[in-house]
Amino acid sequence: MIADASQPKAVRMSGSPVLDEQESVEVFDEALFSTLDIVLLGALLLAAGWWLLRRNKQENLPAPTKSYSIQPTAYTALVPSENSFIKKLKTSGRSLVVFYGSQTGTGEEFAGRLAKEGIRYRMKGMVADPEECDMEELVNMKSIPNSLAVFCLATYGEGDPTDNAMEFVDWLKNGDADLNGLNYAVFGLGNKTYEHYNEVAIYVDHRLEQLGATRVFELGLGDDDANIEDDFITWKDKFWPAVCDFFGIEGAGEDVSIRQYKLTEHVDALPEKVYTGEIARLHSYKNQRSPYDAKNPYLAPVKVNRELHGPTSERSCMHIEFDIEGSTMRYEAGDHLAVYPVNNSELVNKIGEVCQVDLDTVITLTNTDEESTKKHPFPCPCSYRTALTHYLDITSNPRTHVLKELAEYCSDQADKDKLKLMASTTPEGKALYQQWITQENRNIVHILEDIPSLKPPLDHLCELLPRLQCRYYSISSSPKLHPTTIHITAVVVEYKTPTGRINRGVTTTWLKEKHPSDPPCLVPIFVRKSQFRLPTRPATPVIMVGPGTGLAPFRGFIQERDIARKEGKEVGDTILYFGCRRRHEDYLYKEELEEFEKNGTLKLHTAFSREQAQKEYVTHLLENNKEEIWSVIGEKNGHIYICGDARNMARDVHNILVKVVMERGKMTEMEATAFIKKMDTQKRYSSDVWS
Ligand SMILES: Cc1cc2nc3c(=O)[nH]c(=O)nc-3n(C[C@H](O)[C@H](O)[C@H](O)COP(=O)(O)OP(=O)(O)OC[C@H]3O[C@@H](n4cnc5c(N)ncnc54)[C@H](O)[C@@H]3O)c2cc1C
Ligand SMILES: NC(=O)c1ccc[n+]([C@@H]2O[C@H](COP(=O)([O-])OP(=O)(O)OC[C@H]3O[C@@H](n4cnc5c(N)ncnc54)[C@H](OP(=O)(O)O)[C@@H]3O)[C@@H](O)[C@H]2O)c1
Ligand SMILES: Cc1cc2nc3c(=O)[nH]c(=O)nc-3n(C[C@H](O)[C@H](O)[C@H](O)COP(=O)(O)O)c2cc1C
Ligand SMILES: *[C@@H]1O[C@H](CO)[C@@H](O)[C@H](O)[C@H]1NC(C)=O
Ligand SMILES: *[C@@H]1O[C@H](CO)[C@@H](O)[C@H](O)[C@H]1NC(C)=O
Ligand SMILES: CC(=O)N[C@H]1CO[C@H](CO)[C@@H](O)[C@@H]1O
Repeated sequence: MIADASQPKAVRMSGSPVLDEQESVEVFDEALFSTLDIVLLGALLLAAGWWLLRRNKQENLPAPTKSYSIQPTAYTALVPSENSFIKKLKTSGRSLVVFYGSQTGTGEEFAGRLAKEGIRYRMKGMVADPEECDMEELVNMKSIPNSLAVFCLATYGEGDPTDNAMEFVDWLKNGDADLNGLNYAVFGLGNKTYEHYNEVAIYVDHRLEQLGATRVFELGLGDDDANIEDDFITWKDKFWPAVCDFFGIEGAGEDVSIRQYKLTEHVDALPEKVYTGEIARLHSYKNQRSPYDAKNPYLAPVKVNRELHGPTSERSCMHIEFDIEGSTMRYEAGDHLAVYPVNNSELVNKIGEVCQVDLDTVITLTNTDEESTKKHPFPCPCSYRTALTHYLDITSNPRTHVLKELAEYCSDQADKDKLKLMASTTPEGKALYQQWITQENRNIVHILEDIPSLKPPLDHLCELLPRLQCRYYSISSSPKLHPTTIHITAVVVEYKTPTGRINRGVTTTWLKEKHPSDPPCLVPIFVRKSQFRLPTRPATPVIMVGPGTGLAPFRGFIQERDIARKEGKEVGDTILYFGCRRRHEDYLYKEELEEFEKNGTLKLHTAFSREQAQKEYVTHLLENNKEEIWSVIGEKNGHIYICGDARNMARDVHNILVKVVMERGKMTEMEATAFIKKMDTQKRYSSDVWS
């Protein structure tokens, strides 16, 4: 592969967590850093005397010709001709391309599975990232006979595409390409609890048809709030027969599982060539260099880690301050902080035990498909321990295709049948998966524990598990008050599963142990820009609704409004609705908020849900304050912000607003809904919600 570091690329949306394009950032400028490397090499070799002894032996790493240098965000990884997916399809004799718009990997995984299955129907497939492809070539897809383009697209935010599909969707929206002769199908990934359910997929499916393309199979919609895996396989099971019908393909081939990656074990790997948890660039944690982003996180020292809950609370909520002094990192109130977590070592060791493998074995997994843009599933070479600790998700519920491939490694026939059944699309299979995996909440470690006859080779397991994702936190400080620190407010996830096990949140459990120390605890972070912003004019009044940790971004907002007041600016009303269980347990930043209320920066409304027999929520307070709400949003052109629980609260607030606008604004329900919709497009009604 050729790299052209001199070629500037449109800067990637900040923080797009495309974590797998190892290829584009593999082993980073060796030459440039030779001096530093020698120093580091010395230090490393001293630290690893064991390796030193073995150094003379034969080197077993991939040839260095494979490595090249490019900068993650500022430069393109590919020269233009390599963006030609049509060329790739043609030279490798393929007719199926599956594009994905994915932020956290689900869409990408689905795309991979579709492309792989194509072979059964004599349609050799390829997965492609629209960001890396010249999507205008879709007009030439018809030059490949019997070709098909499939799109697996997730929706985010306010009905937005993922970062990697942004440009493609813009192109569809603004262009008028003639897509006659293009055969396509779309599968959407979304979550019904969001207002803009699957909007991107719905739009693309419709727009492609409008531009003249031929829909081979109906749009599929996956709902992550129910069972997206189920939605996908159900759709897929009807999709393939429709494709065969359309192209006149007869009968399906064998359902063979083909390994995607080939294993190489390195007996004498040079430690300085082995990844130890870096996201993309080798040694990026040793020689840190800005700009920092999803592929190049900053190792921030933990400056403060304080408990926000009172002693009687059975939960824990952390106030953490990260030191960013000297990092050149910038943030704004309302942005998100991404944190790369590390898996629990007990779980990692457990997997090593079950698979009976020395976790310190250094390996490389190489894609057997040479045309694929993804050479390795995660940065390689690295040890199994590093892969399981830093790169792979070992705590979420595995999807059915993982179970299907693992079934082969059960020595007990009954166990094998059980896993196969769970992976099947029969009603019994689906019900068993729903119960045994989803409801009883089993992760891969639990499965290995509960099916003792299952002994998969660790390299195959590493191929099947999804990538460990970074977690986002709403930044709870303002850079105007705290220019050299970033604050987050995170509630520790810990709960009991129906099988009696205690599950602990990967990131929050890991962060809990990170305290100020010397040498400092370092956490890999980057800032992801958001659309969640205060009005530009401080005189504009704002209402903020943030129960629980939903308070986080508003702490930054309040700090900002307070500074504006101190600077003598005219500042409009700053109204906060906060709710928690009990005032002495989980009232976050109680003293701070009460001070701000006392000195006139803040109007505070609090609801304590569990202090009386009847639940009292922020939504109940809103219902009682219709006058104030209408005065802000109806009369003073103010803004309203909602943060926290996406499941119920955000929808409830929306419904209350509609009621307020109907009553006070004297509008019909339709007019009121349109009024809110308009506030939304004017960025006067914003939400920052998660689940
Ligand atoms: C834009 C955005 C902003 C966010 N801001 C914040 C913030 O400011 N503060 C904050 O604390 N979090 C915030 N989050 C959530 C945060 O990103 C993490 O999801 C959260 O901290 C859990 O991460 P973890 O790695 O500790 O847990 P994980 O290991 O990811 O485990 C969490 C998962 O465990 C499961 N789970 C959790 N509780 C239960 C239960 N009781 N029963 C069954 N299953 C359960 C759920 O599947 C859940 O997804 C935000 C998320 C987004 C997307
Ligand atoms: N995935 C999970 O299982 C899980 C677990 C924990 C938190 N979370 C999510 O994490 C986010 C923040 O959690 P948190 O721990 O900070 O919040 P929290 O402490 O659980 O909730 C804060 C307050 O909001 C109340 N509340 C519950 N439902 C509400 C509604 N529909 N409208 C208004 N208020 C409501 C709660 O009351 P009551 O609790 O008394 O009803 C509580 O008083 C939320 O998005 C939550 O969904 C998810
Ligand atoms: C912060 C956030 C915002 C989301 N916004 C939407 C949305 O507006 N509409 C929707 O249908 N789904 C929404 N979703 C759900 C995702 O699209 C869904 O979980 C999907 O499976 C993610 O696919 P991916 O893993 O490929 O990125 C959102 C999810 C998150 C975490
Ligand atoms: C979305 O899907 C996930 C399942 O991955 C679920 O836990 C969550 O509650 C759903 N809702 C939202 C708003 O994300
Ligand atoms: C209000 O109180 C807060 C919290 O103590 C303080 O930081 C801030 O400076 C005060 N603001 C004004 C305008 O007095
Ligand atoms: C939280 C946790 O267990 N972290 C461990 C993960 O694994 C690495 C490497 O084995 C350890 O150094 C961490 O302490």
